[in-house]
Amino acid sequence: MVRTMKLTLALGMVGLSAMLLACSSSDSESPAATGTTAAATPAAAASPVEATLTDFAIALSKDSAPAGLVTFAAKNDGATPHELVVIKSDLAPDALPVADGKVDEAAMDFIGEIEEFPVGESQTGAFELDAGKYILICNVAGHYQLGMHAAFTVE
Ligand SMILES: [Cu+2]
Repeated sequence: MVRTMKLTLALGMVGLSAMLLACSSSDSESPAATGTTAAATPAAAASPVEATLTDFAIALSKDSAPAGLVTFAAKNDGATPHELVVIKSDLAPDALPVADGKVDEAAMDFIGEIEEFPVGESQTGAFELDAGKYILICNVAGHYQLGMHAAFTVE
């Protein structure tokens, strides 16, 4: 009885060793390709761009950032719910196509958004941005035409 258990244990350990060997050998077959990610680290550590939303304007704490992960900290200082939509465009901030009171996001290079949020609250959104020209808007119906847009450049 005891002998059988020892044998089982020994076989079990051999099996475990074989599995460990198999694991470590397969690991060495997939070299970590991380050579190009180092440049993203400084951008990720950059302080957020503060976007103050009011009725009806968007004020940014800075109007540019280095390419990479850009964080927007939006605060609703207005009297109605607002949102912050990130669009990549070379157009003037007030020249986007509008249909039914809203900018036609489907026709634009839509990057992402902080969805509509209540008065007095803050929301943060981080977006991976390539170099280029961007426009930040609030696309609650009517708000864009009333002036809720701001130009933003990624270098
Ligand atoms: Cu708005």
